[in-house]
Amino acid sequence: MATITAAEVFVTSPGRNFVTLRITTSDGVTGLGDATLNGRELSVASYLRDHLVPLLVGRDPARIEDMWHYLYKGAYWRRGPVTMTAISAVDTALWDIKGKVAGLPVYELLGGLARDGALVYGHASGEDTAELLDDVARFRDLGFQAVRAQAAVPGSPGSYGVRHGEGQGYEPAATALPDEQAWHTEDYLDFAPRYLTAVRERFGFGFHLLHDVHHRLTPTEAGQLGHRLEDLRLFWMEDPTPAELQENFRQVRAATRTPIAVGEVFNSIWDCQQLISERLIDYIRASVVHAGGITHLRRIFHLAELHQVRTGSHGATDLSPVSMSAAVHLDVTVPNFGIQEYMAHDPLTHEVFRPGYTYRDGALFPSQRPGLGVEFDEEAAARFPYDPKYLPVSRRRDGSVHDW
Ligand code: GCO
Ligand code: MG
Repeated sequence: MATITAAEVFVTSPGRNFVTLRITTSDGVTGLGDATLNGRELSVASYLRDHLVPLLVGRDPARIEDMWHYLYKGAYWRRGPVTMTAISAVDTALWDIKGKVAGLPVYELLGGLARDGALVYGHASGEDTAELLDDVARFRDLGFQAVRAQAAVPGSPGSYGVRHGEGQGYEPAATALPDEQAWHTEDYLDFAPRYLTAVRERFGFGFHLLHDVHHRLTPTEAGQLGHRLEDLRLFWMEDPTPAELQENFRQVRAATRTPIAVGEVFNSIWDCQQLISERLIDYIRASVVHAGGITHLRRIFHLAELHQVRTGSHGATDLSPVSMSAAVHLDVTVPNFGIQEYMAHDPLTHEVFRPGYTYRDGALFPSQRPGLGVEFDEEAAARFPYDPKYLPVSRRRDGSVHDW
């Protein structure tokens, strides 16, 4: 039996911070896992280095399911983004190892291809409607069949989802301490339907249009917005309201026919079992890196399949090419796949990580190499030391903190 002989944690910042776990076995096989938790990176690095690495060494890397329960139940303290991101990294690395040992890409271990590639959506944005329309055109030219549209709300500098500067990706964690940004719900509710309407008027209905509310509305407001957007036939309205209270989605659901997606901040099946089993959502957006790895996310997806809820996993740039590679392997195997978010990393990131997927005609295709097919360049990583960065905080006109 092979055993785990080493587990190393790398924190690197090629354009943005990433935490990576590399597990090595006594047979010399290595596996990679992503452990990035945007703005809280070092807590997961410590959880891994100080608490999980000592438990991994000497164990059998082939027993993935057993390892998951050993780390989850063995902690006694259940769930939470730090614990679950650390478990995700171990789980993902073990699937990578299992694939390499078997000589098979991970999607073959998961049951094989249920589709050739995973439909993706890109992020179009603009400081105003005209800029947004140009950006949507750019994505359509790149072959994207699904585009998310966000524009800056007038009077709210730093609006969520808006890229600043030509050629740069959108990166909200951009400052050494949290940037405080203004949020006015009324302005947003007035403006968003107008720019989304402009997108449909200009480009028609021959592609999927998505929009991210980023948890900023009450259930009443979210229901009103969804209702107003119905004629635009959105693919989904994302994170319409914070989801700590799953039953709040009953009100949103009852108020609108616009499809609803949620889940990027979820870290276990217990965050969404009611949303799924009552069919209060259409798409579950939990991710490999924050929701317990391939093993646990697959469990969530299977529950969703029973209830005709589709998948739509998170894929912002704070998910490293390691977890994005794992996501694509899973996406192509699940029957109830919906769509995969794909923001695309900047070239600096690709100096450190060579991803195990390729983009073509609006879809991502998994690597056919054994395991995840992703490569990590340790020397390149060392050139980009950790760079402390925080996500912004939203404040309302009266100075109180709002959901960012
Ligand atoms: C998305 C997300 C991201 C998050 C980011 C936070 O839908 O892609 O909302 O943009 O804000 O992942 O770290
Ligand atoms: Mg989102």
